[in-house]
Amino acid sequence: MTAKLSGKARSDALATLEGWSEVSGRDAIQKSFKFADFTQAWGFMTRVALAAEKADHHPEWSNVYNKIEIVLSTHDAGGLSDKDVALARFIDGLVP
Ligand code: H2B
Repeated sequence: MTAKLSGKARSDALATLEGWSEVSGRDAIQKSFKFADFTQAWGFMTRVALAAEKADHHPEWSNVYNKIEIVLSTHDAGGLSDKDVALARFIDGLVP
């Protein structure tokens, strides 16, 4: 079972992320992405999906043409964990 982040460990971890904000009403983070077109957006989603499957840790997301909304939370932990922070870092590493 993955441990939920709390206290200083949680705030320190969130401080290392850029552009991610806390979701109101639940223990999760979110970020919006915009690409030139659908092909670019789908390519990004494919890279995230393959990494997520490998890590067995998956995003909640939606896509409308070139826009993607991503929410990260660890369902097994009932909130934010280091797995979400790691996935957020990986995702950020894919975009310029
Ligand atoms: N993804 C996320 N975001 N949270 C989880 O708790 C989670 C997951 N659990 N992907 C995994 C899959 C679990 O359901 C499987 C059985 O390992």
